Amino acid sequence: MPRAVIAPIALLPEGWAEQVLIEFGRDGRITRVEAGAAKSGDADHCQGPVLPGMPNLHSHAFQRAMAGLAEVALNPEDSFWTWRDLMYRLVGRLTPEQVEDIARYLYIDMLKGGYTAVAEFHYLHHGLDGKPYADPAEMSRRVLRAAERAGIGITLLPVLYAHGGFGGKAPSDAQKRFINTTDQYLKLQESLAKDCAAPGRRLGFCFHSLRAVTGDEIKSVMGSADDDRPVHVHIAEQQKEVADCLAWSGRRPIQWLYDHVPVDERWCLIHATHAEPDEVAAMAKSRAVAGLCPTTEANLGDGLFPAIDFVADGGRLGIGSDSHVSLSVVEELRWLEYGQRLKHERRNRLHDANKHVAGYLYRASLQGGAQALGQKMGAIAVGNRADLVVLDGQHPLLAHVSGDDILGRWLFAGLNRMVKDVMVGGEWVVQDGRHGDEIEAGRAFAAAVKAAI
Ligand code: NGQ
Ligand code: ZN
Repeated sequence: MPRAVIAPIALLPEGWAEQVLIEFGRDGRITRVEAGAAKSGDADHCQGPVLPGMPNLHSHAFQRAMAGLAEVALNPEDSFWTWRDLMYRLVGRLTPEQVEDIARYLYIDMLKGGYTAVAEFHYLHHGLDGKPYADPAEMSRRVLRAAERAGIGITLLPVLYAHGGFGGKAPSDAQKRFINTTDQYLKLQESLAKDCAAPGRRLGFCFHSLRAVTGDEIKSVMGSADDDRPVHVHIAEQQKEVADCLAWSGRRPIQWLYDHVPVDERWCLIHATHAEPDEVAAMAKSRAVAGLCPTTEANLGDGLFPAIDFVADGGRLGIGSDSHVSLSVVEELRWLEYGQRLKHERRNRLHDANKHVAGYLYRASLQGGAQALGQKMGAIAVGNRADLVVLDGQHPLLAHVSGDDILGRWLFAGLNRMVKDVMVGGEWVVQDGRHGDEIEAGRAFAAAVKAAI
C-alpha cells in the first residue's frame, strides 16, 4: 500500500489544484491533502487528472447475469412488468455461490467504470424453496465477500420485502425468496452489524417499495434504531405503481411517503420517476437523495424524473447502475443530462451557478452518493476514504484542457477507457485499466451464468 500519491491535477472540494499530495493511513483514510507539493520518492505519481471515486447508490448485483438478454420483443406490450417476469425466472435459479461469482465480477467492472463503492439493495435472501438458509444472512455475506474480493467499498442494504402489492397483498410464489417479517428482518440486520463495521463498509435499512411494506412495518423498523443509518426505498418508478397507490390510498407514492413517514437526509428515494411538482418540492426540502439510474430507467421504459425542477429546488441527487445494463459513470451522467435535453429540446439543462454541466453532475452525484451510502467519501479531503479515479493523462482529448472541461471531455466525449487507475481505501485496485482478478473472476462469472440461465 502506498502511503501517499501525488496528482498532477486533482479535483478538491475548493476546486482544481495542481501537484496535490494526498496522504493516507493504514485504515485507508486520507490524513493530509496539500497542493503545490514537491515530487517525492515515497509517493506514487499519478499520470493524469485525479478525481474522487464515484459512489454507485443502487445495485441489484444478481441482475448482471441477464443484462442485455432481455432485449427481444417477445410481446408487443413488453414493459417493466414483462422484464420483471424474466428477472424472476433468474431469481428462481440462483445459488449463493453463483450470486457471489456474479457480484464479484460485476464489482470489478464497476471499479473499471469509475465507481469506488456500491450500495447493494439486496433482497434475494432465501433458498430456492423460499426457506431461510441455515444462516439467514448467507446471501448477504456472499455479497459482502464479493465486494471484499473485488476491493470495492459497500453499503449493504438488506431489504425488507414483506408483501406482493399495496395494502399488504400476499406475495406471489416467484417472490418467496425475498420475504421476511419485520422480526426476521431486524434479526438479519443485527446479525450483519459486526460484518459491516469494517472500514469501507456500512449497513443500512431498506424497504423494497411501498408495494412490499406497510406503513406500520416502516415505523417498526425505523423505531428500532435512531442512529444515522441510511434508508433506501424504490418509489414511483412506473405509472402502474402510481395508479395502484392512488387506488389503494388516494395518494401518489411520494405523497403517501411524505404524509406518513418523516423523510430526512438519511433517505434515498430510488427512481422517484413520476414525481409531481409538489412531490419534487417535498423531496428537495427534505434533503433526501434522489437515486437516479438513467440507463436502467431508459432500458425499462420507466419515464423521466423531473430533474430540472428538482435541481432548481436545490435537490440532492446521485447515480446508480441498478440492473447493470451499463457500468459506467460516463453513461449514467451523460444520459441524466441527455434525457432532459431530448425532452425539452434545449442544451445544458442540469447545472448550478457555475453553469458547467459536467462539473455540476460529477460533484452533485459525488455528494449525493456519499450521503446515500452513509460513507465518508466523495471528496478528496482529510478523514475521507482514499478513493481515487485517475484519468488517462496521455489521452489526446484530455491534452490542453483544464478544470471542469476535463470532466466535460470525459463525460460527454469520452468513455470508460479514459479511467486509467482506481484506488479504494488507499489500495490500487485498477491499474492501467486492468483489475488483478478480472480474468479469474470473469471465468467464474461465465461459469455461474452458464449454470444459472
Ligand atoms: C427490483 N428493479 O427490485 O429489482 C426492481 C424491479 C420491482 C428496478 N426497479 C422489481 N429497476 O420493482 O418489483
Ligand atoms: Zn432497483
